[in-house]
Amino acid sequence: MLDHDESKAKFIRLGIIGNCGCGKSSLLRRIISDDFSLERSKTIYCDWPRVSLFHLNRELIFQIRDTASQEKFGPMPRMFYYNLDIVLVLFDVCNRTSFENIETWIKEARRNNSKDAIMIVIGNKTDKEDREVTYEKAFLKCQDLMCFYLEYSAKNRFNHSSLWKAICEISLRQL
Ligand SMILES: Nc1nc2c(ncn2[C@@H]2O[C@H](COP(=O)(O)OP(=O)(O)OP(=O)(O)O)[C@@H](O)[C@H]2O)c(=O)[nH]1
Ligand SMILES: [Mg+2]
Repeated sequence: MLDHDESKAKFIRLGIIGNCGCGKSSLLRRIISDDFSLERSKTIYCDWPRVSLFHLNRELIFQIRDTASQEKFGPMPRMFYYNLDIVLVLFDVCNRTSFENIETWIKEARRNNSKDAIMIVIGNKTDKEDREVTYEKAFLKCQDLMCFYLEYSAKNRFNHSSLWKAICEISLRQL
């Protein structure tokens, strides 16, 4: 049996927020089972699975919080934001409104969290042709908002390993 002492592990609370349909659950599905589906299944409850991995010989245990977006199901419960260490703020690069709303999401996350979480803005669905938000526009906006920016595709895995590497590095060195 492997020598596995969870007490030495680092526990990280990671939240995924963003407009309805921007791909939060698809990102979660990529993380959990490295899988993707074009079929839409709206999140109607809070889904908080745990993922454990080793990075540079240290065990990291992530609690990943995904929930239904507030525009469909009313305000997000405050407990969703409670003690989050890292927040992934998603938008859909083919949907300008989802991009315009990132500032509101970031403010809400900052207001409701007792901690100063690290914010990573993610422009999802870069595999699609009908882009409405350019890389430059998103990058500059994120500089103003003091957040990291990364382009992503849950469908074709674009930047999936870069995202995970960044999350692990931040978890080990900055939290
Ligand atoms: N082409 C493409 N489609 C995507 C991508 N990510 C998600 N989708 C699709 O977008 C739709 C919505 O994705 P979800 O992951 O359910 O979005 P969500 O943010 O969890 O939505 P809610 O739970 O309703 O808030 C689904 O049909 C997905 O298959 C992507 O990277 N590329
Ligand atoms: Mg969802």
